[in-house]
Amino acid sequence: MVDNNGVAPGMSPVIPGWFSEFSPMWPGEAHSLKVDKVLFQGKSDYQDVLVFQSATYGKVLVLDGVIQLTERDECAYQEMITHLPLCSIENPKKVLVIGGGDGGVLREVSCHSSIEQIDICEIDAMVVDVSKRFFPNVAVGYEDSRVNLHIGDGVEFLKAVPQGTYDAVIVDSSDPIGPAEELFKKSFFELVAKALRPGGVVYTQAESLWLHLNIIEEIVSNCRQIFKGSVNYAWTSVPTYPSGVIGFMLCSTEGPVVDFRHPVTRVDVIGNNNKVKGPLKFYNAEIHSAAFCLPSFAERVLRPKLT
Ligand code: SPD
Repeated sequence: MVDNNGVAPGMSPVIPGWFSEFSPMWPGEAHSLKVDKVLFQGKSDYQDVLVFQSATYGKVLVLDGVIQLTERDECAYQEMITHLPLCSIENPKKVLVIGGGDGGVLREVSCHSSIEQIDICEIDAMVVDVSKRFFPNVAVGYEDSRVNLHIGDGVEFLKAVPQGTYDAVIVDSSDPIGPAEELFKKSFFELVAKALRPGGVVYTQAESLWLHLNIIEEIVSNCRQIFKGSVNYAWTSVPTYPSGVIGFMLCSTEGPVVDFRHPVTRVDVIGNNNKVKGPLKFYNAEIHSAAFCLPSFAERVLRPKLT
């Protein structure tokens, strides 16, 4: 946690009444939101948890001083991290979510009618509780009867998973400083690969092209060694994440070929008929393919390593 000069955790020491997001992961910048009201402040066994009502982005969930979601733009992240992988394979049945305790990814997974089992392993029960209390439209994902919630460590959970169990694993983590650090390591990806069926897919939060190209390069290199199917990178716009964008690492195991760029399922149609949520707000088949286009500076570094 950043030393906040005696100001309440997460509140800006620079602009009174504002939240500012300081982190060594984005040195020299701190995106700020005007705070109308602090709704919750707590300390779990793992991290500081803050919820505030912002002036322009609705309610905001913050872990260890870093924005995890806002009511206004959470749709972009949750829809893209879920539908990019699930629309890339036909009839996914078993899905594992690591992290994602707010329930937003569950809400999106539930849009896929082929799914029979949705397991989620979240380390921090306080994140689940706070989301159910303050973000009912996000935590609604827990109301799906196919969801099985496990509170615990994602690495330990994966060690116990029988080989080839899942069609898809979605890793909705915070940044690699704090409780999520293990979820960016090569040893973690090895466990994920073992848990996937042949031609199964993993999709993991993989930071910002503007800020973390070196971290992304390392993740790509690790994944190339482990995943013998496809290895690709996509990104999307999320205004309240550092630099306004966030990316995702997509990999498939050896087996039926997965072409991540071209969706084989149209969830935007399924989503319209789903009782958990209304029509999708962000994802569509066109934005799916566009998400794989890289700016030239990143194309030069990453493309030779992608498959
Ligand atoms: N820099 C913040 C990245 C946060 C990614 N996880 C968000 C969780 C939303 N379900």
